[in-house]
Amino acid sequence: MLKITDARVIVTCPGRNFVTLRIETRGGLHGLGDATLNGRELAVASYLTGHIIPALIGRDAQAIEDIWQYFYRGAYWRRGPVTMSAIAAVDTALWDIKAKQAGLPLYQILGGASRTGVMVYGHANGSSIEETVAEAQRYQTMGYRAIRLQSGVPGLAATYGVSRDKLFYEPADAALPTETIWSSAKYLPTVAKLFEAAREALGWDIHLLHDGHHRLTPIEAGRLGRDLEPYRPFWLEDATPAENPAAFRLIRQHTTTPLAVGEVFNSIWDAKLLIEEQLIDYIRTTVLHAGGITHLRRIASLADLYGVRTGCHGATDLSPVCMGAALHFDLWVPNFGIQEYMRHSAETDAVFPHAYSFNDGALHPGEAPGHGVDIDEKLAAEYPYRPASLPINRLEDGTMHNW
Ligand code: EZ4
Ligand code: CO
Repeated sequence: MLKITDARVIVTCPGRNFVTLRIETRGGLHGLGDATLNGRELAVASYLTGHIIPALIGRDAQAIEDIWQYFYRGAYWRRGPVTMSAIAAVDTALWDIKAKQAGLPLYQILGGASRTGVMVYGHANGSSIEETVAEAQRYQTMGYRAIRLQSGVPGLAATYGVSRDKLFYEPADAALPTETIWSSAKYLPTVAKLFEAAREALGWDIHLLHDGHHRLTPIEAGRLGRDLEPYRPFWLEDATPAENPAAFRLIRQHTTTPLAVGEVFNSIWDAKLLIEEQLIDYIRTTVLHAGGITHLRRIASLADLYGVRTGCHGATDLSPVCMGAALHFDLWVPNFGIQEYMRHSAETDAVFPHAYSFNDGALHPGEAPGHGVDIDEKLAAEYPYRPASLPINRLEDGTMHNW
């Protein structure tokens, strides 16, 4: 028995908001879990302080599975991003503690390394095709073996994935949602042109990815997938809204472009039909939003049966704590595909000292005991919470659309 003596929530904003759960145990070992839900940070913080922490204190930190079941099965109101992010934070912190207790990096506890490093993809974006391709060339020079391409759309003032600040794309840019205008008709013809230009400039020895960010109808997504086939994309991500898995049957009928979805999923039930019918190629659920290592492992095991590989979400709104845990998971998981990696700002990296490092297009979680990510609480306290929301999208006639 390793008794949990205390747990608390740390909210900090070193450029953007992060919520971190810190669990203390008798004897002094502590563990950290990321609980950040972009634009809804305080909802998870409140779920943790109001409902989870009081029931957590006094339990055995070693009983990870039982504690997971206690907070999932034991709650009448199950699933949802707020609940599952809170459970994930507990689970991640407990795996951190277990690995520290063993004196081993977390990947060793999960089953050891299945590969030498974790292939990551970076984000190249620009307001035009030329700018995006130039940015992608910069990533290629930095050693990236996989790059996501997003470019501005002629006739649209702003679009998903294209930042004002090249290094650190942060869509949650204002206290209340920024309103943007969307047109699938304007967007659709631009993507194949972007990929054509990118293949010409970057060659074929590099993986290219694209994120549709849940905006298309199934038949539009099928057409986009088909248009991209000559350029052999690694994947087309989030082509249609993720609530309706059956939509992917229609997309699948029309294209061999590999499909990825799941960054907004929070449980295995969201992914079950997609995996069992082999409607996707990559499942993008994360440690953080899908119930921690314990639940992500279950999703990955189901996916493995059907030839679906992992491609964990790794945007900057997931803290270095989530990234660290994800990298241990990625190094172990047999059906690994790729890991998203948007670099955090220098301020964020300073608040969260970490053992992971980038080399030759891959991240390695490092050999520190646990997940290898800590928090400098004194520094964190210098960055108080600032309200920030994700944008919303309207069609040109004012109709609300998916952002
Ligand atoms: O918009 O993480 O693939 N990455 C993404 C992200 C998401 C944000 C939402 O919080 O789609 O940029
Ligand atoms: Co995405």
